[in-house]
Amino acid sequence: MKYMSVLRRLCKVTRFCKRRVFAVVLGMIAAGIFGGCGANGPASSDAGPDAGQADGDTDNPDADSQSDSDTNEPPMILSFGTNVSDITEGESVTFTAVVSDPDGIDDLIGGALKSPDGTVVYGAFATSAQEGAYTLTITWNAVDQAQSIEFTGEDTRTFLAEFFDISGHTVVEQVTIQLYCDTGAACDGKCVDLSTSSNNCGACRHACAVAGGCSSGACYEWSSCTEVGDTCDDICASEGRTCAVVCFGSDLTAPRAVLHYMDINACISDPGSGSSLTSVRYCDEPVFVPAFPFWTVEQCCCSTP
Ligand SMILES: [Ca+2]
Repeated sequence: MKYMSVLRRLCKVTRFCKRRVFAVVLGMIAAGIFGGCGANGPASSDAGPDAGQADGDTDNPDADSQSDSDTNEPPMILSFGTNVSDITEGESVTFTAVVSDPDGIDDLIGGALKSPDGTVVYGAFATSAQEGAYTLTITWNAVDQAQSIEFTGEDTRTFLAEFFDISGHTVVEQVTIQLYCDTGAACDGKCVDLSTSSNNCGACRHACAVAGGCSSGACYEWSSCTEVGDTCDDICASEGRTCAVVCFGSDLTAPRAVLHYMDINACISDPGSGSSLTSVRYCDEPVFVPAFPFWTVEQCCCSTP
């Protein structure tokens, strides 16, 4: 305030003072008093971490990316074979391989037995006591599980052995064995006789009626209920079929061509259940002369249409 009164007095004395000049001068004085206050404030600190600098990691590119120019060579199968040339249901086959590797036997990892297209892997070879010798045994059932065994006559199955070394090199060798059945055919891995199998009559899974049978690859069933008197040849022929003695009734001790019933109702209500105990009657036997006059109806064993 002291400056203010001095200025006013000065203005009166000089009469030179104008309000604006007064304000400007006042401002200049104020700046002179307080202006220096900010000048001595703390300097801006740049003490933060220097994120802009590179981390100095000037490592060279990974030397492991060198191309695999090693001279490691694939293994070699010196021999590969089986203990048998053919197997049937219930049997097994052992595969034996002798394998080496130019880079030393320790470079060899092992091998597996596969189907030629590689889609089926039967198992891994096990090393035997002898270095470089590998064996694997698989059963008929294992072969069937991998790929269903089903054939008429004989079939073959080719197996591929593949061995590996540490570097991933492989070597393969194939061997083929025969699959056979004494019955002449296999259905779903089971040996069957297609000429007599009720469940595989003439072809796999072609099943005959329970009360019928299979003969020469054809199914037979009981004829319709017929009054006794004709031969079964005639009865079957009347149905457009042929007679056979391959059907089985309640009596399984012998194949019969015919079953007998007391009356038509007994036959119709329970076909295939009649008696065949009194005689073994074949297709071309003459007109039936009943030992028991009660039997008035019969069924013959005829081929299915
Ligand atoms: Ca090798």
